[in-house]
Amino acid sequence: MRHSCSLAALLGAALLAACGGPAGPTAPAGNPGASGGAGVASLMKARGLSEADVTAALKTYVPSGKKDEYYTFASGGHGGNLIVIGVPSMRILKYIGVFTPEPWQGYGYGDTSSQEVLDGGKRNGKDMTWGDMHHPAFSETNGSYDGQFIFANDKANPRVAVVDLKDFVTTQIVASPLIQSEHGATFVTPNTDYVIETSQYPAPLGDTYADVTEFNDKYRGAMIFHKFDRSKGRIIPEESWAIELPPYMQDLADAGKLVSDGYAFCNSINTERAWGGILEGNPPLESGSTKNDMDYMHIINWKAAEALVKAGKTTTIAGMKVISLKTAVDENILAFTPEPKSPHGLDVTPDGAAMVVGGKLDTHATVYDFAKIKALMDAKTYESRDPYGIGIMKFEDTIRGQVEIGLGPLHTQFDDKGNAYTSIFIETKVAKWNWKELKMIEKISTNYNIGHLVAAEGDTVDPDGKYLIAMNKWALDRFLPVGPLLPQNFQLIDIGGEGAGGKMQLLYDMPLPLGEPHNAQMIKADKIKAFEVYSPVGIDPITKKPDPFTVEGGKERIEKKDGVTHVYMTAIRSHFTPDIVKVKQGDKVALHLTSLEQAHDATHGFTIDSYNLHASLEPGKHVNFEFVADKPGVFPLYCTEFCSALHLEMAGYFLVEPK
Ligand code: CUK
Ligand code: CUA
Repeated sequence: MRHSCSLAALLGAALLAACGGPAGPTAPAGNPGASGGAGVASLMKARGLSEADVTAALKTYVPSGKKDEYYTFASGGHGGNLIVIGVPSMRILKYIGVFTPEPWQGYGYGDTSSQEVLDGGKRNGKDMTWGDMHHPAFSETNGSYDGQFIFANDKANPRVAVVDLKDFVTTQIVASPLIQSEHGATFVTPNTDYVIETSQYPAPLGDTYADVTEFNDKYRGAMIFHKFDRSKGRIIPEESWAIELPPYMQDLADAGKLVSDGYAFCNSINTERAWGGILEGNPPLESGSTKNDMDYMHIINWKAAEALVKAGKTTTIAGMKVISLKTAVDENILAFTPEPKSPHGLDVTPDGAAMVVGGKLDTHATVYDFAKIKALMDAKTYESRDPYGIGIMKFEDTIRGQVEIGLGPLHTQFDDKGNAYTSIFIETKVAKWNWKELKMIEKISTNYNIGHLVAAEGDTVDPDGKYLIAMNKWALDRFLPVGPLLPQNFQLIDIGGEGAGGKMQLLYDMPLPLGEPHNAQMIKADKIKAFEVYSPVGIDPITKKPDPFTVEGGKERIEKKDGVTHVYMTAIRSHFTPDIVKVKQGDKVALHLTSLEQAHDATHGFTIDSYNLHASLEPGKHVNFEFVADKPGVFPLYCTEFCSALHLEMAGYFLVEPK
């Protein structure tokens, strides 16, 4: 108990200091330090806590009424949503419906605006009601997070989404039929001119058919550059374009910055071009794709590619301008350098001068030198060419060096002191190493099987250090048992150097129970300037403008026009006006609903029972429902948020008279 006593003494001293010390003129009677300390010591004893536990608790505890220093936006994995978490408390602040309907927010439950956003994510005309979200990415200005937007990707049903951080609402989903799966997404260029989305599993471009035996000739990858217009807050599909890539499995990507601005990088696997076929007598993909010692980092000069697009040197496939592989080779905008066994993760250093690549079956982080790569590419100094004519540089000529950091390095983040933090999957650790001196520093264990990791602003030109979250695929013995499907485990780690001996310290375990959340981004809280209410009343959250059907207080009415019953309705504590709506079976109904509230957090909800309609009505928000009153009967309508003392009375009837 010596440790806990010394900590108790320390806490006591802190309490004393806070009170002005025992000798101070305002020192209360008795010794507050001693009593505070003794209380902590007995609490520690009763709960079996070590000194490290208590320091961890003190570092993460955010008292009621105080706010976190950072936001983390984590991918919701198979949930297709984003999870907003406060750091260091690890309190969940919000789920944002992105690729999938979200009932609480009424996202995709009948209102026409959110349905239009979700409809943008249809594939082949089909609703995609799940997602495989991997990599959220904040918008950037000059390579720093600007707190305006966050983008996210769906690997399974290739799509990218735009979420506006003024109100944490998804405003656009874009699904390009050019590719049939993706992974290297979303990554933004340093001023968010483009949102990058790269295919993973090769397929014929543009949603066409070719037998898998024609893999080498007909199957292709692509890197899409979705043009983002910041003032509109939208991706502009007509100004987006792509580069055709060979049928390797393109993997994680990153955009260059500062000295490497204008370039994009992407690692790849399966340059063997295996396509499985176990019943056909082929080796399974996992062994067919890992025969070679090296795969290829793709280096793309996107500024030169953009000039080619502007010069019209593209073909159009599935509505997208595409630079063909041949043009990419002829114009020298695409080159390769080898990457060690089963590469994964590609992260550009904060100065933009180097790229770090892990290797799932390797023990090194490989640090590539951008200046060397650029010089070789400019001079077309290639050691060989791949079967598609793409120049391959000599590995040794492109690297700064390799650092032995452990078995199975994946992803890398950076701090403000020249350190890199790499997730080591097989060893299930985080390795801290210096990326300038190529020196290993220390490792910390994670529980268990770490995938991505995120540090505060850790992939920008000016990382903050301080905190890191390890995103672990397994949880095993960490939490109460919940059957065979366990949550995944986010572990908060102090990388601020204030732990014992400046070492990393594990602070907190947070279960993530709704999908495999791959990656996350962590941003300084004060960079996000979110609305408190929608103002003036009648705002459509998707356009952020007053809805044309906004209903003014006092002008509520029911009107029949062109065969549609328009209901102009308002909500304010604690009634809907009108509260009785009568229609005939088969009538088309357009219900326009404005919240007249302007008080912070005065949220209502709206439903018509058994019609599967739901909206969340934040203060000032407007929604439109369009539906057919196909089922006759008497349907209560009511407010679904406990908004006031008379919330239960905030109700009415939707009467559908039978034919
Ligand atoms: S991948 Cu998940 S652990 Cu999709 Cu970013 Cu590496
Ligand atoms: Cu409005 Cu409950």
